Amino acid sequence: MKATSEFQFPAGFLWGAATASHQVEGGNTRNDWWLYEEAGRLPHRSGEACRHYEWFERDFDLARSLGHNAHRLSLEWSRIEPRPGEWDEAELEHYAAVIAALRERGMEPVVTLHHFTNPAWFAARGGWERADSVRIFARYVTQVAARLSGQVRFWLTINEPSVYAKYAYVTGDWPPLRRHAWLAAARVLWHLGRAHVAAYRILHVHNAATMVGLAHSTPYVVPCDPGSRADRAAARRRDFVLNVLPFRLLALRPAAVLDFIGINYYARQVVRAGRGPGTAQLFGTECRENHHGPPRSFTPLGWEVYAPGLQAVLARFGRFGVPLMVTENGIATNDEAERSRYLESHLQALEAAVRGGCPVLGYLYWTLMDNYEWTEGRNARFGLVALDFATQQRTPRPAALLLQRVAETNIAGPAGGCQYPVPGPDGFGSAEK
Ligand code: IFM
Repeated sequence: MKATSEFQFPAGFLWGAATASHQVEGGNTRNDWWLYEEAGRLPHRSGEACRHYEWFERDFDLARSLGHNAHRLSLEWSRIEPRPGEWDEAELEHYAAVIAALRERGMEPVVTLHHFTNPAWFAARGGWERADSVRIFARYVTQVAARLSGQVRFWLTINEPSVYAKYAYVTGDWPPLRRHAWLAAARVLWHLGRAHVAAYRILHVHNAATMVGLAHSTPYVVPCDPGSRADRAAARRRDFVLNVLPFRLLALRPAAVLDFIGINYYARQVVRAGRGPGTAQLFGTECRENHHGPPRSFTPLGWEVYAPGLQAVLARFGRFGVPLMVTENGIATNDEAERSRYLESHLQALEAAVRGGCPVLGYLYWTLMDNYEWTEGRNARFGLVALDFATQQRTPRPAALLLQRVAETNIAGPAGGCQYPVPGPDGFGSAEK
């Protein structure tokens, strides 16, 4: 293992962890997931999750003590707008307090506006399938921006649009549990793209110095046999839908509506041309065999651990010409040596990308503590910190200490500094209204 002091990252690099409201807060009774959970239409309930809604200050103390100087969280839209056009001031106040708590601890907030969950009323009227979803989301963003834009420099509008469209409208695993609804998935993706653009504009009207991006799931997709035309074609189509399409839907020049891109990287997908019905025909199937060079390793969720893929996707998305931020990267495992190896190898890949000139602003591990992992419930343990759900006891894992050592050695940063523009404190805080 490389000595942690040997890692070198630019001054001002952001280090921390990412979370999402429904996965950590607990008691999000007004969103679509909760309704489906309570109706027994999803395999697990979120319940009180990590009780982070009440315990955010303690959790931020812990994150700070682990060397974090940044933290990603999401706002729960269903709390802020429990009924159409009705704004819950106390909830806006809550999130203002959450953000202030981060700032008091010297941690940069990275705030997501939409992370998979929708207010129940919004879902009931057709959710993101409807064209007016964009206007309704913009109305929410306007309220949020009016209250919080002075305190937040980094916004992520939508988390993983392609993942949301896939699981909610194609595989049918997530609310509204629609299967093979391809047209609906395309409409949803389109509206999420429009919603991003609308939010981008609103946030900039409120604060010209803000940095607005979206968090994009970026699997590293390669053909199983590069010599096979069929494998290459399947991999290309899969890559297009997962990695390219969400950007094409944003604007003719995506960089015009993105100040940075959030990279959520977990795994490689080795694609072999599909036989059989449905999506496999178009997008192939994943090859899990060991005939691609070094032995492969898969996590208990079946995701391939492949650190060079992080460097590859950073190089690829770096070509958009805007800064990048690793807004998610992590592993669900019960093997702590494996978690540490995963983190270390991905930090090496990240460092190589940065050294190669890739404009990366920071690294946010997924996730701070074990939480409600959607249809996997409490079984998939991604946390830097172990959570005992019965007692709510938090215990940092070895990987948390590894990240802490790298972060603390690099927060001051070696000489060299960032080569890309980041708004300094000056343009920030004095919101233009
Ligand atoms: O937990 C999720 C998160 O909500 C979005 N990105 C992937 C994570 C791990 O599955």
